[in-house]
Amino acid sequence: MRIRNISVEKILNSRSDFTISVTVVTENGRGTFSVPSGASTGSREAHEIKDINRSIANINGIVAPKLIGADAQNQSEIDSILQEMDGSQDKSNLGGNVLIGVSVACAKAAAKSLNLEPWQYLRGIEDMKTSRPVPYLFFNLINGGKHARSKLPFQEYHIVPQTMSVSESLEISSAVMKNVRDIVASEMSQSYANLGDEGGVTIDTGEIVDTDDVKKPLQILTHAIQNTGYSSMTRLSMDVAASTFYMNNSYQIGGMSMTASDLATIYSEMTRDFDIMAIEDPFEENDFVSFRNLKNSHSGLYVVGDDLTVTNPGMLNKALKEDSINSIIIKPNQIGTLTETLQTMKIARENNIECIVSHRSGETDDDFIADLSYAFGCFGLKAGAPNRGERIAKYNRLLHISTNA
Ligand code: 2PG
Ligand code: MG
Repeated sequence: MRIRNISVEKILNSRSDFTISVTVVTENGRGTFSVPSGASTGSREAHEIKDINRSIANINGIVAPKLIGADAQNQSEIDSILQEMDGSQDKSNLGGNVLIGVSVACAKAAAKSLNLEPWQYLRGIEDMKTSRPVPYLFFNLINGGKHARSKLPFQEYHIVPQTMSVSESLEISSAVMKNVRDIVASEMSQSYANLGDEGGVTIDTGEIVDTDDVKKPLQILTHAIQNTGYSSMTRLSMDVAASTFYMNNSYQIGGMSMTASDLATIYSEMTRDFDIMAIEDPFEENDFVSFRNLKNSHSGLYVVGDDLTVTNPGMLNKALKEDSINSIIIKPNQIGTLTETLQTMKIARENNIECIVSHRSGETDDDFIADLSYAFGCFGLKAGAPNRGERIAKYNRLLHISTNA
């Protein structure tokens, strides 16, 4: 099934920055992918060309002429042509955003042409060991770090409902979220609970003076879970995004300068005092050893690589060799093509690493990642709080797929 046309438009993302929306048209169908954008990006991610006019010119002038006529169903060939055309290690020539836009739009067009849902089509192009029929949902209810204007250094505090039902997960997350907003508005004398980039509340901690300040969100979440009666079926999780506050060889937490072992102590206290299921990016992106030590000293804890592994098969292999993680964040735009994304997921599953498919903090209304997480029976889907259109697009899509599949 031949590609007839590739077009691109500029649109706004959820952070009010311009991004691209790419459409691939075949003889029998079309597919569109609107590209997201991170704020706490790993240094080894595919390079995003933020100059939208240049991204558009790369598609219209370079990519489209080359791919028109190619077989949309041959995803690996499309993606290797894209990689060859770019020719760089980090996709900086054409742009990782350009490549992933075309790559996923092509898969969606092929699915449509075959009258398949994207998740059904994906199952046809790759095969991997599943973890769960429906992923755990990681709802980011308290936003800090680069996703907020507060002083909280840790980036994300999640709740993770322990159920196979998407509907039940959404019910829990919605009740807990509303309670969190009430707690923050009343107890923290914030007259209004502001939302961060991913739809969770931002809390006014004031200056961070001791480690209790970074634990405070866990306390708020625990109270909200108790208040709503969901304690027996809801756990907690965090994305520390530690690279974002690592400067001059130490972690800058408010006025405090900390070592990796100071951070490890905080995590030990947190896992002792709260029901924590997973910690993502607990240390900066080059510290494979501290990841390993945390994992090996906390059995049952999911230690998740994101900036550490950047959905890159090579970086995942390094993390495997170093025995650093037991779970990995999967973000297609971190690597730049769908084929490489699937390759990373496949390596992960062959090594019993759990995959958590993730949105970016700057999102669009695209819901492809819900299909991706469902297609391969992934362990998790992380798409922010259960509010704001660009976040609920993913959760609603998963609800739809899982109830109608
Ligand atoms: C993360 C993501 C998404 P960003 O660190 O996991 O939550 O944030 O898109 O800003 O990298
Ligand atoms: Mg992360």
